[in-house]
Amino acid sequence: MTRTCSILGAPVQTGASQPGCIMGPASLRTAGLLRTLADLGWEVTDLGDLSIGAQEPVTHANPAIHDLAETRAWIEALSEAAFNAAQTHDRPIFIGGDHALAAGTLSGIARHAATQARPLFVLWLDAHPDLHTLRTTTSGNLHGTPVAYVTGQPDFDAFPPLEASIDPANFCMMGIRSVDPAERERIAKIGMEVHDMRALDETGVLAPLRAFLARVRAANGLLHISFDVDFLDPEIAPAVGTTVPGGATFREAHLIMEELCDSELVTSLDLVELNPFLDERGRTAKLICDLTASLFGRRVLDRMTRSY
Ligand code: B3U
Ligand code: MN
Ligand code: MN
Repeated sequence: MTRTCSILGAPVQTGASQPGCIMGPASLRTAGLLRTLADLGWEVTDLGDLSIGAQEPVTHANPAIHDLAETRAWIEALSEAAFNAAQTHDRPIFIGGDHALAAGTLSGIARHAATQARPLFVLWLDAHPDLHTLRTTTSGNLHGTPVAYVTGQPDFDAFPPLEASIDPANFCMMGIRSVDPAERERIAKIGMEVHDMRALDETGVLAPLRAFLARVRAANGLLHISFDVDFLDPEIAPAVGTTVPGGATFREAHLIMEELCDSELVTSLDLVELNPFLDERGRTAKLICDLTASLFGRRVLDRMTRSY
């Protein structure tokens, strides 16, 4: 049986501090993302790139916040588009664009999950927890807010009303190594499962990943992967505006993707924060394509049995 996936480009860059993510979808397409998936046997529908119209500027009580009207419009448009994509394809892939887009994709997917009467789980692969509210962000970069928004935290009156929120207990974060004080407080308050780099150094990536996947399976959940390029170590993935040293290695990242593929639990994916303006001869874009290929079934050798 052919499995279907769709690709939607979201050239959002208003959530980041520097321009460049607008070129993310074009770079991933140029690196061959669609062909790679088709070669793995997926029937790929290209939904093109989403766009928003011109917006009237909006101000906010927090003066640090910039580009609020545009980012809000992106979230609204993406929420609707993600809902529709999830209703019609086995696996929608959203290619960014900065991480503010996850406020839209996750709210749309959460609404889709509600129509299926299934809980939505999220694996958040990122150097950052993106847990600021509109009140606590000090950078004003709204790509630092999507997790707080979709889990229904307060102070998001200026974002679109959230139709379906996601239980913070259904999140698993990995790769975290840059946390602001307000985010630290929120993690403790809402009890989010966060595996920072120290924890991954101690346990490796497989043990916590398998424990999380077992939870998803037991709950018959949908599973969304939100992959921020800065999850990876900047030595292998330089094309990102907010590099933080000490990220996931090439081998850790592929292992996570292969394990996710074997689990057959993944139902949607964000690929975010690729800034091709900062790339070196397309190497980060190519790496993201190869990691996506591992998630969608590329393997070195077939396995008869699991090795554990
Ligand atoms: N927490 C910081 C840094 C940051 C968050 N997400 C990214 N950077 N990519 C902030 O600006 O909110
Ligand atoms: Mn992020
Ligand atoms: Mn990040």
